[in-house]
Amino acid sequence: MTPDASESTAITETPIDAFESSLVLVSNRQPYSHRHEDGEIVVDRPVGGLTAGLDPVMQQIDGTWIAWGDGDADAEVTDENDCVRVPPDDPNYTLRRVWLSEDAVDEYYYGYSNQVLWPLCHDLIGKTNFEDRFWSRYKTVNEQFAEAVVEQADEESVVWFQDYHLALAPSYARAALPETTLFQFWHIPWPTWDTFRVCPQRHELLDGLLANDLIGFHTERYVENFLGCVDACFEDARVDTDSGEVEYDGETTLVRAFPLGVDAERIGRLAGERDGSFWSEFKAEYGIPEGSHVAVGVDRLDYTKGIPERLDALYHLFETRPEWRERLTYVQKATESRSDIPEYQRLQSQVDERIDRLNERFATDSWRPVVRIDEHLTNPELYGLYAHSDLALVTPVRDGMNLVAKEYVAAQSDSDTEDGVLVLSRMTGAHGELGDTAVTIEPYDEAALADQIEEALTMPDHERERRMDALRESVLENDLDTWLASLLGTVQGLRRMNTEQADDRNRQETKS
Ligand code: GDG
Repeated sequence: MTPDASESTAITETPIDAFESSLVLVSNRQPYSHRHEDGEIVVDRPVGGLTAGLDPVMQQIDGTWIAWGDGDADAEVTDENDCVRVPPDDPNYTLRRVWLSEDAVDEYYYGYSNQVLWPLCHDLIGKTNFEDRFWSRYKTVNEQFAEAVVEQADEESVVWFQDYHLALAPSYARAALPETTLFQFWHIPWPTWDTFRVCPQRHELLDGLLANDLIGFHTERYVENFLGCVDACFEDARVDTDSGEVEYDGETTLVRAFPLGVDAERIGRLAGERDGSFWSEFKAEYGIPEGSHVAVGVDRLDYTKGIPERLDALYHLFETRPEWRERLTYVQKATESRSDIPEYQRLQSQVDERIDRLNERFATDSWRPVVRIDEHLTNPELYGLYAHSDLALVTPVRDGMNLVAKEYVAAQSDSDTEDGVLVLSRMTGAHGELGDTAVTIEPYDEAALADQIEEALTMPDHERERRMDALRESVLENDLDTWLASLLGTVQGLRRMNTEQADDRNRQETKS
């Protein structure tokens, strides 16, 4: 597929209901899983983030979603083609499950995806673990996904791969689907060539991704990094950094930034429904004293999120400015993640130790500096927590986008609660859009971070409102729908162009 440069550079916006093609979405995680409970089969539904955001899109388009069937009852409800119609109570699209053995999950998911690609793309080379068996398995699992794609898609389909678990599947699928439009969204950063070139499989990974017609990243910086890697890795690739186009192996791939947004209107509405009585009950449940300021952090327990660094800054603040003791409570909503990997176990111990140290050193009879919440909060509870917290601490050492920052802003829209302050690391993708009006921090500078937390806590009302108004405008304007419309609009433009070119070729062949 070779789109014309001048046409392909235009990003168009297509409302989801005007999307014309049949969509095949491919991701590691599935939108619904079936499991046994008390002798019955129950369904777990998407609770947040992208899976929940894409589910309504699939319902509207009636496409096919291909994903790993990880539920213990998944196989019992699928048909002979491994498919089940979802949502279970009002079925209107197809979920095709891919079966992975325990070893496959261990080596492809916990191995290559999360011990090679995850740290590599977050510029943390010291945390990579390049085991041969991880790579072999990554290849075979990507082949498995590609086989499912080939069974579900045809020339008319548009196939959308999600994320770093599936870097090779596009090239495997391309061999059988030469005319099908393939595209991929990469949810994590893309590193510079200096980092990426340490990867022994750099050629294969780039070759796999360049089988797509379009690759999307969160920011222009990741686009530039990716194009730089292609340019350095392949002598025979032609890279046009102005148009974002790569010509490689006779095909053209467009590389673009599409910053992901959140469903801001819905978050604001749900947050607004959580009034003062919710907040009083919440504080009573978690032992947060009335009158204390509240700072919130919501993270998967991941070493990219800067949690130990944040806790060290809070220790520094309470140590050097004792007047904040009993007047500030930090709520850490922590979600356990990837606990089978040693680096994650180490991180969990570091976080545990720091929280214990803070609470042992500073707690009084009526107050603890850190309240840790391990259990899952429902969306309304989470958005209520955002709405009532005085500040959000988003301090990753590196993060592709960070949706928590945008959700926090979206939840500030209720007029009953005062606007909060967003404290945001320069190292997040979200900083590109929100950095001008958030309080920008450097995650590794403990003393400065403590100062900035204090600055956020003492910010005058008019300044807090001014900043939050600007942040809200940006988050509402660049929401989940905007992201989908510009991504799918661009894909639709490419698809039309590819179809026209194929028709031209056919006409010429018929003439000759
Ligand atoms: C990757 C990239 C990129 C967390 N606890 C609860 C809960 N959450 C939800 C948050 C938010 C999501 O989890 C976390 O999203 P992030 O964007 O912060 O981070 P990653 O999981 O690392 O995601 C990241 C993202 O992909 C999308 O492209 O932004 O850079 O690393 O939505 O709200 N939700 C509920 N209860 C909880 O207890 N309901």
